[in-house]
Amino acid sequence: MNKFDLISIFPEYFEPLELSLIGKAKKSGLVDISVHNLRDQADDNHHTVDDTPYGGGAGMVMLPEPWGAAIDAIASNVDQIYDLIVLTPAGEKFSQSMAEELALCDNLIFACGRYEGIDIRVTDFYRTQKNFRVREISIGDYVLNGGEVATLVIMEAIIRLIPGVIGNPASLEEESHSLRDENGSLVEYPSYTKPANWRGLEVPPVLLSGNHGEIARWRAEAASARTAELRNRTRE
Ligand code: 6GU
Repeated sequence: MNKFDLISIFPEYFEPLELSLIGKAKKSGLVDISVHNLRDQADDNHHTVDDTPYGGGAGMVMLPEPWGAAIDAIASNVDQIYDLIVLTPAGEKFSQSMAEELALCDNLIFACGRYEGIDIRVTDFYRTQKNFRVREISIGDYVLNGGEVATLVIMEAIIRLIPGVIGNPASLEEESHSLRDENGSLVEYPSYTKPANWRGLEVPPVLLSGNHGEIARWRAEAASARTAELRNRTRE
């Protein structure tokens, strides 16, 4: 079973994991999710988890000691491989192919930093541990206040790929970003449902024709036009 251990100073951020498909996957035992409060590992009365940066500068840096203690407490089985995901805007950009890889991992630990990040020696140290794989991941080129929301995004992308979580696995096969060409991932064709005319906007007649060959051709063309348009708009 896929195990997720989340470390944060704001465990309440993860309450939405009780909802919808992820909540169901949790209740039916398809995934095991544990949330850990980093402050429980702070060794002073004030439960301090940060301090000023060496070398000066703005903001605070998270102390390595509580992080090391929290990760060691989770990764207590020396026979297991642990994938430590460190959420940071300086990380590798998250993608569907990364979600597919992570869905195969047995023990995922998400380290949700805040402030100016976690003392880099935490990632440096776990990279030297033979039962750890460490990845620094970002969800996009913008800055969040911490890794918690990024963790929710990544977990949702992973958990829906776990066999049994989605009722009809065929719905995973053709969806946006699961297919690629030489220029990157493809997006899906647009969808329509009832009514056939809504506010004067008609459903393309081919979709009402019952001709499955024609429909497949129309959808392939619509998907490729939509992908080309998206790539034009997002070209840097
Ligand atoms: Cl993973 N963390 C933070 N703090 N900001 C981000 C991010 C992560 N990904 C994009 N921006």
